[in-house]
Amino acid sequence: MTIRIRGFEEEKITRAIIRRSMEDWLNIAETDVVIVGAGPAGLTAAMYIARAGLKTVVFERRLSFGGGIGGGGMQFHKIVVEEPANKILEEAGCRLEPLEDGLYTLDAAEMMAKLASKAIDYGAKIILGVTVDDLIYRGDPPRIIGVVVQWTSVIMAGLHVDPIGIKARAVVDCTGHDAEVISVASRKIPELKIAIKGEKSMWAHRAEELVLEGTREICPGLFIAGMAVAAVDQTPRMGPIFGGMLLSGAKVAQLVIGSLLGKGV
Ligand code: 48F
Repeated sequence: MTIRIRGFEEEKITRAIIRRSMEDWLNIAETDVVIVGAGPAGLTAAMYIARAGLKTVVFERRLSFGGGIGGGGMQFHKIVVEEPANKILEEAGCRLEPLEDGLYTLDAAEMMAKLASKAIDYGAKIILGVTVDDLIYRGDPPRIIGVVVQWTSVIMAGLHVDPIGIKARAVVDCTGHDAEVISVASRKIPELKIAIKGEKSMWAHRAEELVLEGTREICPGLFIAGMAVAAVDQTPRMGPIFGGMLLSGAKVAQLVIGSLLGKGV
């Protein structure tokens, strides 16, 4: 059988890209929730926040989602999670391989793909190649009301290009080890009195507990989840176990939903 590809003109591709992207950006300019970072915490948060019907945008600096999942433990392709985080992955459709003591393994590629896919299916918009480099705030005491974004490629090229502002009712820092959004808040909005202490050496189980405990609204309108919590609270690192990241993402979703809709996940 011969397969014939339909004819099309180049400018139609161009117009389609520009028109549809601009339609999305006009919609994104004012949103319910901005999640910064598409790692395990950000993707889980996106999944539950979008499921609750909130307009959810994830800005990810790289051109791929997954954050630290792909690199796993020293680049081996198996990821380890502990109970009860297995429930989150099961909901995302991941196939888990049980181990002893409530531990499970799964393929890194499957975890990244299915968490992102579920978040997208529930309505979250994941925008790749965009870096959040500042916050928008109002009032005294300050409330965070949005983020400032720039193409990552512009930042990498060192070009002098002004970024643009996106309004959001809630902003979630899921940027991992560097807690980039909270760092900006700490540096540029000193009234918030937020200090970044930096994480401690490894103690896996305690680290998981403390990240979950420390997942919170750190100042009005700004939430923190995942490894960013360890950087702010100076808790230990957990290394290559990912349950705490998923549970932290689920907890922050609950907090955001409670704050914006007045109910739980
Ligand atoms: O680093 P990352 O996976 O953070 P996480 O969700 O999970 C941490 C674990 O992967 C692992 C660990 C525990 O198991 O120690 O490291 O807390 O994902 C953070 C994502 O945020 C993006 C970054 O590219 C990554 O994909 N990111 C960081 N800063 C920015 C950003 C920024 N300013 N703007 C947009 N994206």
